[in-house]
Amino acid sequence: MNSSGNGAGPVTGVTVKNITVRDIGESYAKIEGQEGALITNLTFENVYMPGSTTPATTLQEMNFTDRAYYGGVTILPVQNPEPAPAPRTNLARLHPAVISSNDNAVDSAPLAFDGNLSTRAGTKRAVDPGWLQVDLGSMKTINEVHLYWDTAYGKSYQIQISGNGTDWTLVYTTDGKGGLEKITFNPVQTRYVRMYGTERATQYGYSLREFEVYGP
Ligand SMILES: [Ca+2]
Repeated sequence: MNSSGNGAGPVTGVTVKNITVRDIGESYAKIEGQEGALITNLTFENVYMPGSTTPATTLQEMNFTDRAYYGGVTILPVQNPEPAPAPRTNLARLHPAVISSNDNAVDSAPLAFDGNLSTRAGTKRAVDPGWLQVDLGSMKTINEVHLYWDTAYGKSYQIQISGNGTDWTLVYTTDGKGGLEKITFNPVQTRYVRMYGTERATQYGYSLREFEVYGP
């Protein structure tokens, strides 16, 4: 209500969030309800005053010099919010790949490195072991591999690395569950990365929709 007795009743549940005050202006701000018409449950979150690099923590700091008939003020400074992590680069994407065998005459190896989940590489059915390797082009530090399995996944397989494409070192061995498997290990230097399947989950081969490689 205003001083003439007109207007709506209590004001409640107001949130002011994520604003930067550019100019103090000519008049100070006020929070002023009236007797019987309080302003309540006010929330100020992440309000930056002119020239400040941190959010305001008090009403005084926000230049609310005139305050009357109010209650329930919450001030939530969200200081230094976490920056979004930079997107990581799939070091294997569009790189040369070799597969141990194919289930038909077409070389399917590149299809696990084309960035497209609707295409897949697959080894010859009913054959163990089956493997798929990629050449990163030069020595890179890696610590994570993402395998997007097709229905024909590896029940047991290894992740192997090699600097020359001939001599392989085991960095991870696991019982596969299919679907998307995110495999992490201590950072290693390598040029070639291989999924080496030792036991198939189905009567088919080892089939990957995408095979991604990441560094730390
Ligand atoms: Ca693909």
